[in-house]
Amino acid sequence: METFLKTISALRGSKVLFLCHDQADSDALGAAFALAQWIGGVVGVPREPAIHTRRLIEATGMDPVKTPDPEAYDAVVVVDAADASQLEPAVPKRFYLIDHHPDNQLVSHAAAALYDPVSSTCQLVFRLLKRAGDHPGREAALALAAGILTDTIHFHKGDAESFRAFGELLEIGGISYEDVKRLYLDDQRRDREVILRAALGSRWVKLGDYNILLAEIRTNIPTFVARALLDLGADMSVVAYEGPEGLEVRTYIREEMASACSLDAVDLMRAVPGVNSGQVWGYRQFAAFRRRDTMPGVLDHMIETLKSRLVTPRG
Ligand SMILES: [Mn+2]
Repeated sequence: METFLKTISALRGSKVLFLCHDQADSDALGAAFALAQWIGGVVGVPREPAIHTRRLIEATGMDPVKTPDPEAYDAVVVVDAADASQLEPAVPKRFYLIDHHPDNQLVSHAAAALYDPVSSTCQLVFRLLKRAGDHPGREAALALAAGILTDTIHFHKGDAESFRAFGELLEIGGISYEDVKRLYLDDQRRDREVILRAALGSRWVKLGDYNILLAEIRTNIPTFVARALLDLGADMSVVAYEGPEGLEVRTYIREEMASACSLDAVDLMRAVPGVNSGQVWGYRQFAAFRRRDTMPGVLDHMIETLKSRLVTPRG
């Protein structure tokens, strides 16, 4: 931590790019923006930020550079990314890293990294700022708080530090919980409709006592929808989005089912025919798969792979 803080602080004065993963969410943008405010530099996204970040971008006045050339900067700090495929077509040759994703494939390639598999990248950035004795301003505090809210799925989950950091950020930034929630309002109305459509149109597969819901959606919010289907009562959800950005698949497996059936969401996703393991990230109960081109029948393949791997639970 101390060494990394020194390394990052030493970048002040040079031309720095804070690079998010593609389809950057509030956690990536929030982290990059707060760092850019602190060290100086620009926020970059490989192609486009995620739609749900529109209000955050407006509220903070951040102006992310799309498809930056990493070679045009003295230094690149990658935030909130777990795999090089998430940085295409702006993959830097040399970079620093701040991230929280379990099973990060970039850490070993980073010149230096602050890596800790906690709830969000924004709380790691806040940790750095606090250690440096620097207080984020209102906009940076709002951005960091938004990142934490997104990555904890509005506190559906979250470690102690994420709750504590969120509270401190409200206080330091002089912002209210409502200020942060307001960044998501439009979004929630639209998302709720996508979630309802997905739930009502989903394919329901029963394997033993377990309920599995599979859905295809046309709005790029597969993680939210997969999570919502789990909250609705599914033991496992698989949601596929296909659009101009490519294919995005997300799966959640409830802890009870993962233990009883010895399932690992990432292993399962990687075992699906046609899936390249480098395009999959996540952890035991959650896996994400992204690729640029379509993959017909991906949900069928997923359920077939699940059936072939399912260990009949005892008792
Ligand atoms: Mn994140």
